[in-house]
Amino acid sequence: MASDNKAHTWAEASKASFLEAANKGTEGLRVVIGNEAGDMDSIVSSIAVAYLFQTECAKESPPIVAILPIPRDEFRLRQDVVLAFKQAGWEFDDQGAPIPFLFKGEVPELKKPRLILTDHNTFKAELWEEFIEPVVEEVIDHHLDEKKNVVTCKVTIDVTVGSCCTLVAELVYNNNELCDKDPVPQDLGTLMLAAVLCDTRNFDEKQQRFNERDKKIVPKLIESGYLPEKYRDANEGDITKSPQARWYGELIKARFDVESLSLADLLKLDNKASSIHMIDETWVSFSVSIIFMTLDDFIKKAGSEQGFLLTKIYSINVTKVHKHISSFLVVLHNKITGVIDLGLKLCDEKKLDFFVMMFKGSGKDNVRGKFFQQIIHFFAFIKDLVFYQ
Ligand SMILES: [Mn+2]
Repeated sequence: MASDNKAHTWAEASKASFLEAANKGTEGLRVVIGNEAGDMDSIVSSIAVAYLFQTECAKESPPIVAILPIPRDEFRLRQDVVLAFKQAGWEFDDQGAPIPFLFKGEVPELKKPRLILTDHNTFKAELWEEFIEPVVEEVIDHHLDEKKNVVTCKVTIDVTVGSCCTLVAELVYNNNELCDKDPVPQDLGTLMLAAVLCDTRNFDEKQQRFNERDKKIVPKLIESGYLPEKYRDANEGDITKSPQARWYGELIKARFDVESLSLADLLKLDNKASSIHMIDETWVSFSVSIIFMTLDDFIKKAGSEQGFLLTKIYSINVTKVHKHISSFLVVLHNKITGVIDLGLKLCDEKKLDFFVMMFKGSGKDNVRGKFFQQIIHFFAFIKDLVFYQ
């Protein structure tokens, strides 16, 4: 444990020792990764687990880092995450990312890395060509177990918990009580609290995105003093709301404040790839970006940005099926249709057959989670577009 009890200091030291070992070609280094969309829950849970493993007194402590699954210059797109890290006191570089972290593309080839997955449970080898013979050793998650891991992998999954960070925060508290007796560092506690509040939608009764474990961990984090000081002052902002509600409100506002982002940024902000096994034994790969604005606003924005052609992009109205999504735009690979635009550039970069953008509907909240199931439901329709146009 670093002497000043800051996760920031710990992260810098562990990055340096990890890179030293990696550059020597050391096998079996441990790496924590969150899911590829790189949202608040994924980023914070991966960092907190790296911290947890490094500070565990009961186990061996070889170099371990979290590698954020996005390029360094894309961190700034996640404005809720940026706000939380700034309020927690982390220092940023000139690309708008916290200095002590490792991002995708910043590590040398790693031999037989031992992986810990947070906020997802299936390792996507195609996204991590820098890992040679990786082994998934442990999973800490709140998604349905896809059962892709070997029997020796330790799997901790609670699908009813609202945030993966709730599970991780419990482990971090237990460890610190058991091991160094230091409190959980402020700059980590604040991040975990931010993630839990965002993922549980601050315990919105209508949305029911939480369970008893989330309900227990939040007061514990608040009692530890991890709510940023600004919101603890009763005279700051809307005093009819609790400090917790005021902070949550600002984090969510930051998440969806995408006015300043370019179209290309919007495509990258919340993007996940998947593939579907077809009856004829071929695989069709695609990716889905959730766009935090309505299709109308997106088209307006596209009109003002040169080089974006909305010709031959298929808009499918799906409001009836999901109240938070107003429409899909399906962008087909030019192998099939010859359309050119930003989405196709992404198809090329990621070797996809097609690309889908999902737009926000009239509902206040946006969509997370279930969109792959949605896509598979609609695949009969999309497939017609892909194969029979
Ligand atoms: Mn999550």
